[in-house]
Amino acid sequence: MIRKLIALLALVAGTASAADSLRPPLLLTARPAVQDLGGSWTYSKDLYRTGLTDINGWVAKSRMQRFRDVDVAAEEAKTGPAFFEFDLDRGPAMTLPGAWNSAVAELRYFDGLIWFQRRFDAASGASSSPGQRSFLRFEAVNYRAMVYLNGKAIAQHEGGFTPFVVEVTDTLRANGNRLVVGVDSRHDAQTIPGEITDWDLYGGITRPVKLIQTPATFIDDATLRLTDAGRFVGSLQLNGPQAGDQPVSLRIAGLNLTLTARTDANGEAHFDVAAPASLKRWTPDAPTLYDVDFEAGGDHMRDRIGFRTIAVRGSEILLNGQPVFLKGISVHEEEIAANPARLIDEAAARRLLGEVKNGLHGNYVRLSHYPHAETMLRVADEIGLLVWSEIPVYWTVDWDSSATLALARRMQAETLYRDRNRAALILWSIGNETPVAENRTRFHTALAETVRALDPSRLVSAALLVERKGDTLRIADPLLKELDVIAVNTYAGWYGDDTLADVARLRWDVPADKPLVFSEFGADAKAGFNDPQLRRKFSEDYQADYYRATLAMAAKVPTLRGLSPWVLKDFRSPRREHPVFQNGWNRKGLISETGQRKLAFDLLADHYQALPH
Ligand code: GCB
Repeated sequence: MIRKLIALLALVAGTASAADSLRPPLLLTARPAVQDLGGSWTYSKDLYRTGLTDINGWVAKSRMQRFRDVDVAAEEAKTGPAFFEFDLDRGPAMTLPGAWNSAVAELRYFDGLIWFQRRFDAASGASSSPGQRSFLRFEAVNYRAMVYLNGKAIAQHEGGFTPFVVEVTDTLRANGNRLVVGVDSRHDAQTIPGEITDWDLYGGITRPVKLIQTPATFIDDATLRLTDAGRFVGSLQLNGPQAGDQPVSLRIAGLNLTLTARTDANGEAHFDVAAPASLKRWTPDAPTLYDVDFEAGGDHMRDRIGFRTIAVRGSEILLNGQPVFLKGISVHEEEIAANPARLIDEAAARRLLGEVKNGLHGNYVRLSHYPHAETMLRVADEIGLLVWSEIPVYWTVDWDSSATLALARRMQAETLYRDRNRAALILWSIGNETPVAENRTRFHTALAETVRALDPSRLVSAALLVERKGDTLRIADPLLKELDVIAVNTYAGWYGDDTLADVARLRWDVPADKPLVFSEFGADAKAGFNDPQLRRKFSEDYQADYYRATLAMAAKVPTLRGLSPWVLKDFRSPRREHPVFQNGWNRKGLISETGQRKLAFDLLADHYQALPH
């Protein structure tokens, strides 16, 4: 008993301190860039990693160190013993952001280290105005980034889907900056995700790189949300020499509201007031957003924020106190295109999410299996789609490694701090189809505790595996008690021996007092393969029949509160190599990679339209 108590106290204390230390040191989430460093970058492949280490583990030869601030052509014009085995100034070029696998044919299946370089003059005033500070913000580099500015190592980051920021005030030059990023796409047993997934490699600098400038003392981040008790609660973090004991104001012009506060010695200020009666709550049908202006220490920051509450009561999910059914679909971060590069700009996000909102009449999207581009969340906020967000603790990671757990926690925190002002975001998922075992459950439990400590205002879920006993499906998973919403992936009628007639007989033995969502179900279909008589697998007809059967089965589950079938669009996956139907694509999309709708698309759209709002 006492041992248990001590263990519990240690866990709670560990979680609280972990939560405090998990705030990324710099956020700058809502700051506009003074300079977008997208565009043409040169690159150099480094299959044997000679830019990092030499043979026998010796220090890399200087003639191989791609990150050096050296004008190779000028050096080569001199006589002497020195020579080089790289020159990023004269290397081949690639337009970034975007995955290298789609940019250059010879890099289609490259998985390893590539060095990228961007030369640039800093935007006017960048390094010249005294008191100005400069930062580089990388929205995502898959999977590891080693960043050098003008020959100096300035940052390292692990994790392919979350942002990181580095201050470059003292390293940035007015002209002729040399920014070099070593990008290593290799995954292993300790990475998240691990080595095998069901999506493409997509290595590279896949999201924007931005130069941001601020005054010496600046607002790093600010947040505001609506509580269940109808209050506006938030905070602001001022950073810099004058961060302590400063007046702070928050203004929402659309509500005629101004709040004031003062920063403490650490530069942090808090808000907590009754929300005005005139507040229009954010819903998918009326996604009202307000401009929120924060001012402190002579700096200003604006974010566009919606206000709503989310909770569970018994088996109901309550949005603003009203039961809601999640009419959704799962989406990978891959644009609609014949040769996608995981390049989600605002237009690509609108096209994907427009299919969900207007095409399928959905109110919800599962952004699987990793944090998506920031613009996806902002578009969801604007057009009115509830969002499930997850970190890529997918299938199996190293459950026994404390470093892997620390990495998962950091990924969760980086996502959470990035997106916490998005009203659309209601659910944090801490994993997908991880096989039940004691060490795995311990890992997930720790993650669930971290999420709750960092963000008690949203719901926690995970996509679980199901167990089959005859015609009954059960979730025998001790993780259930950690979750607000139970989510399951179910593929009866596609994988396994069930016919579609068998699917109709399936019954669910699930807790009566928790909401259940089908986080996945789906079947492959090659767009244009119609087979109206035989209705074989891989035909559009089979996929449509599969949806009919699964939706009929789902309608009989009393606690079912949402659907996110697998998946909106056919997506690239090296696991899928049937030469007629797949060719490297997972074909469970309701639209093809170029946007052609399959029969099941209309079927699901009709189903959602017929459901009550
Ligand atoms: C799953 C996975 C998803 C796969 C899908 C499939 O259960 O969660 O990542 O792509 O099945 O198509 O098999």
